[in-house]
Amino acid sequence: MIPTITAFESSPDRGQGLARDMRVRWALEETGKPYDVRLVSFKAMKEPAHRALHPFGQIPTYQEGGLTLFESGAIVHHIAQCHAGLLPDEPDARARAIMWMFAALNTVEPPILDLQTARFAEGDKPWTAERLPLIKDRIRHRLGELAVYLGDAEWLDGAFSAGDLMMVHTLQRLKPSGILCEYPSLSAYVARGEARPAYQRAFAAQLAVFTGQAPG
Ligand code: GTB
Repeated sequence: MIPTITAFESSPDRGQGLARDMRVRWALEETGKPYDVRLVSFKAMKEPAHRALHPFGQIPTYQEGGLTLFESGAIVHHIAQCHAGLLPDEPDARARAIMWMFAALNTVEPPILDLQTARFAEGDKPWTAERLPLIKDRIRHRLGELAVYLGDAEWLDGAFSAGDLMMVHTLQRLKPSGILCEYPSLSAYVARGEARPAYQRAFAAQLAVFTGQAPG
């Protein structure tokens, strides 16, 4: 059964791959699983038909047979559990790879999201100028810790895993801010993720939605 995922009909990042369907596309490409994409407008996302799939009216969703999932982390975890290529077989290593998925989503991503919110949703508020440096410091604190942990390793825990996939995509969101460049080892880590053929295929597919041209 070929799963169907949802993505933005009109990509607000103009095809930079920052929206969270990219994580799901990348996971499916890493596991070699074909998939269909249904594009959803901002209006349709808030309508009952889409909310039946996603109670918060967002993308991505994942449908396969009788299963419907939302939350990119849950979707990537499901794909990784069902197909080889994203989680090690050895139980302890598998648990650690899943731990890194949670670390990306629960520990590294929140201050990064705070930065987006402060800039784009609260940019006109009087407190934003004072708040931004605090948020950036929190991000730098986390990135510093992550860089120390990563050291000169290629990936977070041995071979590339779903933990790296989630972490790389989370860190990518920082690129426009310039903060990622302050951590050369993390920039190189993100570049290694982006160099993976599965990432390249996923990126081309989501870019094609924006350009209107089939991936080359
Ligand atoms: N926790 C959920 C998950 O991980 O799946 C969060 C899902 C989510 O935030 N979805 C966003 C969405 O549907 C798209 S990814 N937003 C529409 C809405 O809430 O009405 C977030 C996103 C959006 C845009 C960019 N961008 O343009 O750079 C990057 C990321």
